[in-house]
Amino acid sequence: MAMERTFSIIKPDATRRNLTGAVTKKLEDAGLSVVASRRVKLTEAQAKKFYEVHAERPFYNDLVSFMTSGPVVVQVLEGENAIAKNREVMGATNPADADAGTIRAEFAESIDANSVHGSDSAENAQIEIAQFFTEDEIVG
Ligand code: IDP
Ligand code: MG
Repeated sequence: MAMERTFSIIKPDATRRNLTGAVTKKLEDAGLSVVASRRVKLTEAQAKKFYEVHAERPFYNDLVSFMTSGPVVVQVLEGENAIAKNREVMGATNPADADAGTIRAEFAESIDANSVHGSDSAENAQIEIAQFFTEDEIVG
């Protein structure tokens, strides 16, 4: 297994309910280290760019509205096998399908307000990290 970095977002439904610490604890308990973190309110342009791959999906506009509806916390996570490990601790996209103990099973409100984003591949992790952080802002 390799040391990896992945990109995480604590979404507006979680920041609104003051769950930044609770979500971060789940990530840290899974063996992931937060090596960069910033609280921001995404602009519409930023959210649209970030979710560009979903531009043709029926939920795209709602997703962009949701992601700009309140503050988010963007993070870089580092650890062994970090990309898959983060996806595992996040749980399934729809919280109804998420395994017990995962972030989405415990905290998500719905399939759209599902508390966290996590990169789904090494290539996307690199692209997503670069959208929000410069190399000197990441301190491992
Ligand atoms: P992921 O976040 O588990 O990787 P994706 O399929 O990449 O899931 O979808 C990105 C985000 O779009 C989801 O986290 C969720 O917020 C939203 N989303 C996905 N599918 C639906 C849907 O069917 N209805 C509404 N929102 C959805
Ligand atoms: Mg995804």
